Amino acid sequence: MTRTYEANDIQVLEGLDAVRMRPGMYIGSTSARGLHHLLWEIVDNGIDEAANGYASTIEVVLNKDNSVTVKDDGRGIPVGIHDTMKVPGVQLVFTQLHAGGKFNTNNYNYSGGLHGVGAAVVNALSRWLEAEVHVDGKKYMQRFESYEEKGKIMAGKPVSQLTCLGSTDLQGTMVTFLPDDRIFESIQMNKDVISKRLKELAFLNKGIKMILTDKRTEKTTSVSFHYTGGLIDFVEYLNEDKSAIHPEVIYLEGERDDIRAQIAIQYTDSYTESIFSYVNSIPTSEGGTHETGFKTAVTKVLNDFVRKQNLYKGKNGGLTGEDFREGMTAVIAVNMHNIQFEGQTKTKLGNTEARAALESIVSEQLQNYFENIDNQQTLKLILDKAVNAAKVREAARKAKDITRKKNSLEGAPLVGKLASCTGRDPKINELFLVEGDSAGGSAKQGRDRQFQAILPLRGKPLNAEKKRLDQVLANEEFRTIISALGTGIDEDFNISNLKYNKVIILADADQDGAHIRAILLTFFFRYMKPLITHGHIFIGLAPLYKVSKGSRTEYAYSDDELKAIVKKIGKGYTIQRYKGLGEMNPEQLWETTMNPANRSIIEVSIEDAAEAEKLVTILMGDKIDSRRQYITNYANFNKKDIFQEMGV
Ligand code: TTJ
Repeated sequence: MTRTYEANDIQVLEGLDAVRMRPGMYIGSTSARGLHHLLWEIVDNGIDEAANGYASTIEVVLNKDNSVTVKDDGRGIPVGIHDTMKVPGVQLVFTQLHAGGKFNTNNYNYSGGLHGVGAAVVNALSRWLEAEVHVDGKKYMQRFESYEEKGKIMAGKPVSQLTCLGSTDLQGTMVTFLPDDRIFESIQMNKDVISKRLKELAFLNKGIKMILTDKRTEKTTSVSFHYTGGLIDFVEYLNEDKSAIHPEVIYLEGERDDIRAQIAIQYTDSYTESIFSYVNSIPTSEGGTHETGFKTAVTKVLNDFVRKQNLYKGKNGGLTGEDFREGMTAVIAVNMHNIQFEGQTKTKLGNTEARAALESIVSEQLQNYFENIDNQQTLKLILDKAVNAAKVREAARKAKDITRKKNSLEGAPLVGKLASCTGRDPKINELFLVEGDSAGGSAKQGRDRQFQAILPLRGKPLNAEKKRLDQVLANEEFRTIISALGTGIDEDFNISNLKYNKVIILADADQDGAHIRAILLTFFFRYMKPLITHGHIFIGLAPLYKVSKGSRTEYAYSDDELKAIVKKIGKGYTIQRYKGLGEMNPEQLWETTMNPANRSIIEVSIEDAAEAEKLVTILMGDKIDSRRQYITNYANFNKKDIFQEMGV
């Protein structure tokens, strides 16, 4: 039976006022992340409508005044009068906290997490909000504003009743809101962040067209995302710069105990595993029960085939899960009720029932897939790759034993190049990984040796993404880093042995430097991930220019900063451009880049590191075209431009 959705279905739970008092409780924070959360709150409503088959297009418009419009072509928010509240559904949706059919699970399929706190929260944190609903040939509008009363700021109150503005041929909901600049650190939304998320939502919600229009710049720009293949398209996109070992993406889906799962898998010739998982369209970067269930099933199904075909005669039992995930790119999307998040960043699914559901769905579907006569070639390629991975793992184990013995027997033979610090407190000690011997030399002389250790890196460390563990361990640069940090790597990693609180990467601001940074980040991402999630990895920023006038010296870390400094100090200055860290003397390097009082360092987030991995794939991968493309797009071969522009 199809139930119709009416104004009465909207449950009224509590008033609005609390939201402005404690925005963090509703949207996490008032930083850029919280600001964007407002948008996702509204977009989620459109997605729900589309996921239920009533809308096909969702458009986000960034307006010149920093207001944002979200529009769908769904059924429209109810305009009827609510029985007990005696006001239209629209007004309830934007003024009553937790009002909205989402919490009445008869109409909406899924909701979860911070997502789904409701459109009223968005209204409460906006200067104003306008809702326009086109339904049954009529167009309705209602506007809400925040206002001051006796010096107190009141949250979005209706300034008009829901009004019919005439007839329309259209259908759907359009919401425009201006985030409140008294609440948020900034109210400028980031186009790249939005574009990336809309693209992800378009992959996760097959067939929904997502449009992003930016009217804030002189020229209006627009991008749209529309994937009829859903997760299959997603995996193809992720593997764009890699080489797949089988042509077709494996697609599985099923439902158990009210938990729906969709999975897409494709193996490439790389040695790493890239699994992206979601629950109700929310990324679960820390994985969780759904990923565990998936992995268990893959290991079990593939090991059965290995056993049946008698493919592996290794000594220490069968193949491990990791053997079967080498080179695997997979996306897992789960939809379920009452989701619970755990973990450091609350991005790990905790519901135990998801594990059983995924294990059951994936076991059954994957088994079917590989029993199909058409898929035997794919099965063979995957099993061969896994068997090979197991053999290499054995070799790596031996290599590791050797490394470990070396470390324990000879103390620190691998850290010969390391200039360690004299202080013994890991809570304050810092390790600088410095590109090149000459910058390394300056850093050693310029540092505060009490708490700063220097490790110069000669040449490029090898690409951690392309190499297997045994090859990474064979590389001297990486071995030195590993011994210096003291934590061990991979499954032996133990953060309590970390000898430095901050690990700061200092590389030149050129293409090579970017490459070294990306390689190091990929290495940490792959083999020492907790260093990143616990906030121990940093990028050090060195100045690009030195501006001198008489005895006065200032440093610029960007072209914009250079312009500002030059403007400030007036005529008669000289500019020195640093082509690399090596051009700075020890005092300058200390003053600008290492002294905690003056320096700028950026903490690396797990997203940065994941991005770095993609960059490494592009720069080092086999697909020459995309490498050329990247270098053409980003390499700045003509540094003269900035000087020309300034007339220097
Ligand atoms: C309302 O009752 C009729 C069936 O559809 C129900 C509904 O709520 N539809 C709906 C809400 N479509 N789109 C929305 C919506 C879209 C945006 C952009 C923002 C909000 C708050 C709701």
